[in-house]
Amino acid sequence: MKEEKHRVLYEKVKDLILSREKVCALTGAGISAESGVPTFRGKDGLWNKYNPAELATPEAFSRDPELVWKWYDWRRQIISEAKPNAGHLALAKLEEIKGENFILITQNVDGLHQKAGSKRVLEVHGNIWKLKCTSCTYEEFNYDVPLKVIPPRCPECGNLLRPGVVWFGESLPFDVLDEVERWLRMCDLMLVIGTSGVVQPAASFAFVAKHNDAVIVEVNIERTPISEIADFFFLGKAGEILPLIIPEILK
Ligand code: BJW
Ligand code: ZN
Repeated sequence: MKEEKHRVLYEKVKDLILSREKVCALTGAGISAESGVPTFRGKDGLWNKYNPAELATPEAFSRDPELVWKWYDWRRQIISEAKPNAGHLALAKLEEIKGENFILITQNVDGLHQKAGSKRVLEVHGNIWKLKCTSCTYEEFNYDVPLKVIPPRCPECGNLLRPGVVWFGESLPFDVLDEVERWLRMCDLMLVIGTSGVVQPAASFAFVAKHNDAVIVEVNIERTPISEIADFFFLGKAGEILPLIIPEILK
């Protein structure tokens, strides 16, 4: 009886994804958990063992760049061994189905969506494989694991390179945020997957979309502040639920 009820809901959401024109997905660390990438909050989350103020702020980096870089180097190592899971693959398939009517907004810095084949990705918190100079405009993608030198230095000006991610207290990239805001205005359905919904401004994206009449579909192993406004809430792992709600039909 319970399974039958679930099956009906999966089919309903599949139909909505096909019939609603513009579809957005917002992902967080939970989608990569099944690939072995640690989340931030929760029982096994990074913030249980490490203090964000000592690692993920510009002040922490100014104080001790070597410590911060060692932590990022360790995480790059874990991510380099991770493979996209069924959740990432389902979203890559959704992009194939919806084409330009789909956008994937991710808070993740791991690049696993792109590895799964997604191309229409807006990375609101940057990318862990990008290195940026703290003084000049130099940036590079660097996939060395481990990094050859810690902390790495800019080949153009000799100053410190930093991870190309967004730390607490920093603004999100303006061009990316502009594009996100455009999608939040026009999106008809938003999938919210594996995010605790506590880090601003990403935590407000679903609220803005809902205000603009989008249907909100959430997938998480626990309820979040976003669950309060979700039209559909699927309790379970992204890698198990997403393949059940993403339609099979290709355009
Ligand atoms: C599964 C699953 C499975 C598990 N399947 N689900 C006071 C009030 C309000 C705001 C602020 C405030 N003080 C400061 C702020 C602003 C601050 C903020 O929001 N702080 C709050 C935490 C209090 N935000 C900022 O500073 C942002 N910038 C900004 O706002 O600029 C303007 C401004 C500046 C200063 C003051 C005020 C305004 C920048 C935020 C940058 C966040 N950076 C990080 C690190 C990125 C680099 C790195 O990777 O090291 O981004 S923090 C970390 O949190 C990371 C994530 O992208 C982000 C969100 O985490 P996410 O993805 O939600 O992961 P988790 O771990 O929290 O949750 C996992 C979820 O998955 C859970 O729900 C699980 O249940 C679920 N799950 N397994 C499905 N298999
Ligand atoms: Zn430089």
